[in-house]
Amino acid sequence: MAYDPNNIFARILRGELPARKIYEDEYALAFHDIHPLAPVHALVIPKGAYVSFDDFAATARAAEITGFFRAVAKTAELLGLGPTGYRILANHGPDSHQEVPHLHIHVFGGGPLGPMLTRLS
Ligand code: DGP
Repeated sequence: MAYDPNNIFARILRGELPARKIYEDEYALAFHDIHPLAPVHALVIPKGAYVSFDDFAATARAAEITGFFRAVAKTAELLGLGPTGYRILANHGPDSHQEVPHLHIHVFGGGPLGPMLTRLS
């Protein structure tokens, strides 16, 4: 899938749309999700143009991958989630229900999160 430079998160990265920023460095931007699914729900996105985790893992430079994952941990730290715990999640492709075609890691926390997924049957 080709990268769409006009996806919502690309527009947030360019400063064309607002976001409640948590953390930013040369590799990543972290901000609060507009529709939180937990008491704390942040999104961390790489600065590079990657459609999803699959794309990022296959094509990003090692420094980008390291910098991005350090930024995810830094975001959790800044939100005070380390001591009580948190969950990270990335959707890739249609079965996962990925809505925005720019890689994003969800960071959930701020209270008990329950089981990881609902049983299918
Ligand atoms: P996913 O289904 O994994 O692609 O998650 C997309 C998430 O992005 C979803 O939790 C809602 C969030 N989201 C969508 N549009 C915006 C926006 O304009 N601003 C912010 N902060 N979050 C958004």
